[in-house]
Amino acid sequence: MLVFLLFLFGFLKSVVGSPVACYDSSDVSLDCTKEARATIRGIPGYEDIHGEFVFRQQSPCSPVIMTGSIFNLPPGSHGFHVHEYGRPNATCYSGVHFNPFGQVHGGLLDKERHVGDFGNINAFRTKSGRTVAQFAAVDPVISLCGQRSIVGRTLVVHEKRDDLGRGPNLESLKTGNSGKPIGCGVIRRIF
Ligand SMILES: *[C@@H]1O[C@H](CO)[C@@H](O)[C@H](O)[C@H]1NC(C)=O
Ligand SMILES: [Cu+2]
Ligand SMILES: [Zn+2]
Repeated sequence: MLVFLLFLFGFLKSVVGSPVACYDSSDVSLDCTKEARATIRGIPGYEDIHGEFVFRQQSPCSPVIMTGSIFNLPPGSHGFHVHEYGRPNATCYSGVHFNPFGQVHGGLLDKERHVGDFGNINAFRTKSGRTVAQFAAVDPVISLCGQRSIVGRTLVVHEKRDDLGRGPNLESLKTGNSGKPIGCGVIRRIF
């Protein structure tokens, strides 16, 4: 059994690079949950913004399946991340991007990224004049428990497009130049 698990972890590590789900025991802890949710609200001046996200993980070693949508963002791309703290203030400040491995900023699919980096969420205007942004991802980097856990942290949507660490300045490697938060919600476990 142990040999099999070691084999599996080695396989996962080779497939998705590092950091990866469950390559050491610190990834499995007593706080594991299979489902978490976040309700997004806009900051003052952006009160129309609202959204809901669901995060599901079958086991501590599985990727997290996330789906959700945000309404009434300004049309276009908006940086979208998990920030480190779970008590955002009125302007959605909640620390920096969640980065337990001291990596540089990147996009959701980059090998080098903050654990909290989801790239951009893209908002489109519908015929009714509303703006809708939908997001779905299967992410092997975040987790709902252990050292990569996003539970009890804040999901933040920003004013501007995230350049995914490809920008011309140092700020690109920290925040992707995505500007201030305009909405956020705390990621909470379900039961
Ligand atoms: C939230 O915290 C940040 C960082 O400390 C600060 O710059 C900002 O003014 C705060 N916003 C409010 C509404 O307190
Ligand atoms: Cu952010
Ligand atoms: Zn980042």
